[in-house]
Amino acid sequence: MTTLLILIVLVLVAIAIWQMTKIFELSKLKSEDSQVATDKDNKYNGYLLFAFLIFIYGITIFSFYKYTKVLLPEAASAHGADYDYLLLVSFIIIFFVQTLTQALLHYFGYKYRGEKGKKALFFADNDRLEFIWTIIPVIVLAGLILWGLYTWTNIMDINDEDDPLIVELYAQQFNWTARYGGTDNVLGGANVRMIDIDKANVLGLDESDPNASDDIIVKELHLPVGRKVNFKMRSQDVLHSAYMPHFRAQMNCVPGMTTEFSFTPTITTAEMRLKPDVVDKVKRTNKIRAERAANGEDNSDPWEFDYILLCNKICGKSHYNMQMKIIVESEEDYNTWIESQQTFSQTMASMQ
Ligand SMILES: [Cu+2]
Repeated sequence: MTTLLILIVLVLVAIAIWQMTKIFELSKLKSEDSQVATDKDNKYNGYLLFAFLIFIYGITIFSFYKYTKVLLPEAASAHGADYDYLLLVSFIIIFFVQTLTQALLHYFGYKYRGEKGKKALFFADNDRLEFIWTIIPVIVLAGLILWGLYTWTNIMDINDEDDPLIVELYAQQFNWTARYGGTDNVLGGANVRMIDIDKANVLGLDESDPNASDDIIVKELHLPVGRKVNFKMRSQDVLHSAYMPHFRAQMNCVPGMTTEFSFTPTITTAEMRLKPDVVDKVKRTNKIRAERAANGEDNSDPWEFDYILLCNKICGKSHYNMQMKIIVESEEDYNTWIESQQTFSQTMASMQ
């Protein structure tokens, strides 16, 4: 409310100043022809260009200082490092070109400002200049695109080599469910038409399919570190998108079809919690939460870092909260956990 009032006051003050300048100008109209910029005006505008240049450089430095810490920590998947490197190189190139061209743009704007008696040099075309400013972007962009395509093809190469763990991610408004293939690592057939809520067959598994009986349906995703995981995504209702930012992974979930993504987790949850930037982020978040707790507000429990699966397609009113915890652990811990889970046939039997 206070912010709104301050904004209104600022706008009113601005309007008042504008009106006063207008009155001032009108009263001076007779003394000089104010429509044509003088050398003094042009010089003044030239200096303003430098002020603006300092402003954009300043805001760049400020953003680096203030917001670098909110970036994601080190990638926790095997392909993540390639992805991050490609992004970093692209940003460095953009940053370098942007910094240089802005300086040149503003400097030449100042240097060739209007002055009495000064005439611009005019030439219709210059083949060498045009060649240079065409060929450099062509080489750089072609390089980036080829490298990007190569990286993309590598990331999107989903195959069954190296005995991947098969996991289904099932999206619905507004939650996630994961399904493991069980001891045979093969997912049983499923279709939304076979969903039977009364029998707790919430994912529509084919009860007559022998591969389905040992499937394990869970609400928390556990992954063994160092083993490739092939995800098969399904959606029950609308478009969702399985987004696992720490693993640099995202794939749309489309009703009526199965989409895929594959990655190998490389850092366990416990190891990630010890990374300095994660420790720092937890500390910062918990400071805010402690303040909330002191004020008696909700969302004030101390937070601990966990990998997370989010929905990254606006799919309805609770989209923002559509998430599932991911735990990356050692193979032994994973095996202990998966053995303690009920299979689909056990769940079905317990419902009868
Ligand atoms: Cu969603």
